[in-house]
Amino acid sequence: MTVVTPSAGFLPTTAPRCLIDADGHATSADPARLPDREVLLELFRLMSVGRRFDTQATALTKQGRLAVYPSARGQEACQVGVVTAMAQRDWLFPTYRDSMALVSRGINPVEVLTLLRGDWHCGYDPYLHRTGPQCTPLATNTLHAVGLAHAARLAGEDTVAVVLLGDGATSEGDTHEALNIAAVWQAPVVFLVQNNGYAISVPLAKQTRAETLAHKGIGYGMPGVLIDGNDAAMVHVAVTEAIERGRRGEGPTLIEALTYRIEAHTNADDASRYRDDAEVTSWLARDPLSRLQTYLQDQGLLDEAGIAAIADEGETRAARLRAAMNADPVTDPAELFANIYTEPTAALRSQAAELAEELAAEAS
Ligand SMILES: Cc1ncc(C[n+]2csc(CCOP(=O)(O)OP(=O)(O)O)c2C)c(N)n1
Repeated sequence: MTVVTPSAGFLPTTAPRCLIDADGHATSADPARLPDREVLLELFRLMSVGRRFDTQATALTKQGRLAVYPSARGQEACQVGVVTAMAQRDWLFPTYRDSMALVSRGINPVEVLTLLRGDWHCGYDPYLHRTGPQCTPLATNTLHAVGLAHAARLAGEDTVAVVLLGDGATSEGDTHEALNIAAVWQAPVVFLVQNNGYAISVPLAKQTRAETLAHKGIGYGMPGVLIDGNDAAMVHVAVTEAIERGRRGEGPTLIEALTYRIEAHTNADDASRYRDDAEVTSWLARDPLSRLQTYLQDQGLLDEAGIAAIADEGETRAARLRAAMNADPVTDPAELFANIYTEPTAALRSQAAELAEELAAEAS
C-alpha cells in the first residue's frame, strides 16, 4: 500500500496569517511582504467609504426605503481586500452580505441595493461588471464560480473566479461539490470564506468539528489558508497569492478569513438572543479600520486632513444614495416576465398578454 503524504503547503498555518495586528503594528511572523503604500491607503479609503455606505443602508431599512439589509460592519477588511486583489477581467461571485464589496468594485450603490429593495433580482449588469448576482440561496454561487472559471480556461481566457461565502455555507452540499470539482478540474477559483462566527444564530461550533475550515482544503486537494480576516493587508495579499496561483494553472485555493459580524444578521434579526455584549466588545477591539488607520498614521502616510477628506467622500456618497433611494422606483409590471428564459414559454407569453390586457382595461 502506498502511503500518501500531504502535499506541501496545503495545510493552513497554526496561527492565522497576519501582516498588521489588532494594535496597528506590522508583524514579522508572515513571510509575505506588506502591500505598497498606495494599496494600503486605497484599502483604508474603501473601508471608510464602505462603512459609511453600510451605515446608510441600515438606516434606509429603518426608513422603509430598503426591505432588508444584511450588514457587513466588522467585515470591511474582507469586503475590500478581495476586490483590490482582483483584476477587472476576473469574476466575483458575491452573496447577500457583500454589498460593500460590490460598491468597492465600482458598481453604482443604487444598482447594488435594487435586489434588497425588493425590485429587480439584480440591479446591475453582471457581464459589464464581471460580478454575478448576489446569491441568497447559500453556496449556489460556489458552483457558478467553478463553472465560469472552468469555461473561461477552456476558452483560453486568463480569468480567475473569486467566490465569497460564509461559514454556514461551507456545510452546504453545493460547497462540497464546488470544492471537489474545482480541484479535479484545477479550475482557477478562489474560495474566500468569511468566517464571521455565526450562520444567523448558529455558532461555528455547531457547524463543524474540523479544526478550522481552512483544513478542509487538503481533503479536496487544494491549499487551505487561514488568515486574520480583519487585517485588510493580509486579505489583499492572501487573495492576490491565490489569484496568481489560479492564473498559473495551479488550481483553486480555499481561504478562511476570521472575522466578526458586528451587527445582527439582518435588520430582521435580534442578535442579543444568541450572543452576549462582551463577545461583540472583544471584536470591536479588533476593528479593521482603526488598526490600518493607526498603522498608516504611525508611518506618516495619513494625517488628520487625509482622514477628514475620506470621511467627506463617504458623506457625499451617502447623501447621494439617500436622495436616490428616497425617490420611488418606477416599475413596469411587464418586466415581471423579462429575463427568465431566452425564449419565453407559451405559458409565460399568455400570462404576459393577460396582464397587459388587464392593465389596459384598468387604464381606459
Ligand atoms: C440553501 C439555503 N438554506 C438556508 C437559507 C437560509 N439562510 C439565510 S442566511 C443563512 C445563514 C448563512 O450563514 P453564513 O453562510 O455563515 O453567512 P453569513 O450570513 O454569516 O454571512 C441561512 C441559513 C438560505 N438562504 N439558503
